[in-house]
Amino acid sequence: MTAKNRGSQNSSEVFKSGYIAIAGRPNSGKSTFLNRVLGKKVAIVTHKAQTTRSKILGVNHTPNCQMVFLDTPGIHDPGNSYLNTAMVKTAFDACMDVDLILYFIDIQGGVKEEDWDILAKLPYKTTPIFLIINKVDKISKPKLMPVLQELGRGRGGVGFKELIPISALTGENVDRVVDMIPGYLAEGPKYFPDDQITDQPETFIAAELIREKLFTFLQQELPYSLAVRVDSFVLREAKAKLDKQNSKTVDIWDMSATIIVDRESQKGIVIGKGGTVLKRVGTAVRKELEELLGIKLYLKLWVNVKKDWSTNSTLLRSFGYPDGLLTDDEE
Ligand SMILES: Nc1nc2c(ncn2[C@@H]2O[C@H](COP(=O)(O)OP(=O)(O)OP(=O)(O)O)[C@@H](O)[C@H]2O)c(=O)[nH]1
Ligand SMILES: [Mg+2]
Repeated sequence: MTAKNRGSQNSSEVFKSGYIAIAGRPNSGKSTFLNRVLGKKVAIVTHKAQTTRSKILGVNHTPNCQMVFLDTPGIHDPGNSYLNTAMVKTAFDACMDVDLILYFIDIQGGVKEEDWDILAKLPYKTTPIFLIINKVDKISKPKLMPVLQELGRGRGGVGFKELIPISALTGENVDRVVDMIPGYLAEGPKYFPDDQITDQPETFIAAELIREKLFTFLQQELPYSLAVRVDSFVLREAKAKLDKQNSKTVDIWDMSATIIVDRESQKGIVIGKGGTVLKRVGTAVRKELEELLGIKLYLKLWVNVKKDWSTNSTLLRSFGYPDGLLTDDEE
């Protein structure tokens, strides 16, 4: 994938680089922000909370700086769910070893006690934090001022290097965030080649897109306990002509993926009446992947029931999810 440069150059001549964690409660717009900065979709976005389940890396290249963003799962009370506990651990772990943290809040909900609790667990003494106040398109500007003043004071020793109101959705002020980041990074190497914007394999992006479309099309009916695994992705024909009129040639690929649910009753929901849901998901994912990868794709989707997949370490790993909390004894 080709990178789209955003942000201005540093005033200094040195090349800077660093890792930047994007953290916050679920649904605050973290993944929307990352996609906007990169100008490409590397992280899926839905209206539901807890969409991102693993650490997603996205690289923004500017002439004098390489910013390696880590989008993280929303931090929430995981209860006794293995998957959720692992997701929250992934988010905190990602913040521990970065050069800068962007902490996201959704201005509609305001800053909650939960946010301060989370912030207190972040390495605020050693790592600069920007407070990103997102979704400002949803509130009037006069309402924003008192919130900014209050937050500017910080709390319990937690303070913010910058407070930036943005709309990740409309793009308002997103460039300002990107422009300010190099000021907090040190001179450093290019960690990734100029044309690389993520380290996620295409099969992972495909599995995530399938999950995103299921979220979108199933709405309230969506089984939360749902995972997707791409079983095969193979080249059928290289540089094939798509039709007689068109001289353009593309590679044709076959992909087979399985959607895993944990109850028999959910299988029918995912397939839909007469296969309608699965068909819509397949078409939407195929179109998006064809555009993203510049290929022609034949996509086959299957649905499988695997009881308690989200507590099974081997299965979690096979879906690319964090399983750091599970020992091999529990498999
Ligand atoms: N109005 C508005 N909606 C936004 C904005 N940013 C994100 N959203 C919406 O908020 C919802 C959640 O966005 P995501 O980017 O998935 O949020 P997230 O923080 O990555 O969520 P998790 O992965 O669940 O932690 C989606 O419906 C987005 O379209 C914004 O600036 N304004
Ligand atoms: Mg997300």
